[in-house]
Amino acid sequence: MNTAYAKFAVVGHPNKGKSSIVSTLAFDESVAISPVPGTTTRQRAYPLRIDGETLYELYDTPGFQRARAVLEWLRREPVSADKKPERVRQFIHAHRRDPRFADEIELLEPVMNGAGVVYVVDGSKPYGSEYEAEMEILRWTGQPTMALINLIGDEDYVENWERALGQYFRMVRVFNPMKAGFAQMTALLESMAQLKEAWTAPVKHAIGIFERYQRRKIDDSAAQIAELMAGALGHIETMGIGTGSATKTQKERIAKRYREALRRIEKEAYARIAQTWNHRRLEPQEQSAVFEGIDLFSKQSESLFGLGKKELILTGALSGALGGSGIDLALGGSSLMLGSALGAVTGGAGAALGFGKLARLQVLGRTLGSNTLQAGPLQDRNVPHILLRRALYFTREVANRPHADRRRIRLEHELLSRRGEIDADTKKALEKLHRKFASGHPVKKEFLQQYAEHIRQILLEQIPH
Ligand SMILES: Nc1nc2c(ncn2[C@@H]2O[C@H](COP(=O)(O)OP(=O)(O)OP(=O)(O)O)[C@@H](O)[C@H]2O)c(=O)[nH]1
Ligand SMILES: [Mg+2]
Repeated sequence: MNTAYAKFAVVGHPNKGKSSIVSTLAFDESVAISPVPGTTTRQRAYPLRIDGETLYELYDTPGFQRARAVLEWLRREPVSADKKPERVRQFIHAHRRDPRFADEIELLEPVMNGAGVVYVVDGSKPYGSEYEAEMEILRWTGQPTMALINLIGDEDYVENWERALGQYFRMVRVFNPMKAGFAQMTALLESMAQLKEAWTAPVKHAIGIFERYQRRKIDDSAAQIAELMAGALGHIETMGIGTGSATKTQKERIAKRYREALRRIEKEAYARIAQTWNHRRLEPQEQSAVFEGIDLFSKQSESLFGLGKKELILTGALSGALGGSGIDLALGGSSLMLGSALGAVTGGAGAALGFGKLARLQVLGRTLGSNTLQAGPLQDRNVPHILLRRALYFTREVANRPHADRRRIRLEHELLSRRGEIDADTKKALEKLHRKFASGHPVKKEFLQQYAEHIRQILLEQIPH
């Protein structure tokens, strides 16, 4: 093999998380993972490519099915240690068309073609001697090998496993593909770099690129959030209304369209952020797919993401909103402004120029014999915070999610409470920019950049890099 990058074949017993490990380490959500043993039936290489450069390649392979029979065959003739890899090649050659050993051939081939061995076990299941044939075969390949202990269930037999694995493998590490974050991944790569001297430099190089890539994804997400905010806050919806003034029905219709537009802007931004983190599968297909039914304009979203009363006063977001919502505040409900503002919008109760408190609503002068009803830009000062906090939450979840984890992103109170709070100065600076985004004038690039820079600082605190 004269390729500069390292190759690793992930092997082991069926259903131990081999494919999960490949998925996480290759940032690839297309790797088939399932609770059914025997899901992977063919070897397949998953390269990690960044900017067109292949950093390393991982082979997903089927699990061992007949390790004892293979070992028996290998041992059938006396073989000196230096001839053992050759004996494994003979085995492959002799059984290439033998369906009984289809899985073994698939998993041994990449190893004999020069891939390092990553042997995966489940540390939540007790160690048993039935694994010894597998480990022995891997020793026969003569390739550099390491073992990963994955903890699939709750029980912990890691110590027993370490004792056994240590006798067969140069390196033994615990690695959980469902929970691994950036730090665990780089630590594992550091270990993998030690497996073979020729791989040390390429894998270390890969780690460097990996770290820069992480930073760039954070930068890109910050810019995407800034664009989401400017787009949503400045959004204007228009509707022709004939020659008269706007009717209640027309106001209701535009209010609905306005809210739908904001939801769409949010959804599209999430799709871009998900893509930035190679999580295309998490792109929201429908609104409910993102936050499991927690709509942007729901009270639940407001109480989870909106500013508390104290914060609203601190950031000045209350000014201008108190008028119509004094009662809500007085009652101390968490519904705060949004509920009443939306009530005004959906009920179409706002005066022609008032549009409740959510967004500006006005009838523009006659063009071509028709008046135009215009909704937007946003007026409510809490909605931007709700939008922003939802976006930060979504970004952090996507960024910290290993690719083996295929669950949808859920809102969990527990996770939310761990969110980093935005400090008061930043909040104030963001508020100021929110006003510029919602001014009705085109947004200057420098304001977008300022906003993105604030977001970048927040993300840097919340996403390991
Ligand atoms: N909770 C938890 N589940 C895991 C973990 N790793 C794997 N799983 C689950 O275990 C099952 C098997 O995972 P796979 O990655 O498909 O295992 P495999 O070794 O590739 O399986 P085969 O291809 O069938 O040999 C899947 O349902 C995974 O979601 C883990 O670290 N934690
Ligand atoms: Mg598999």
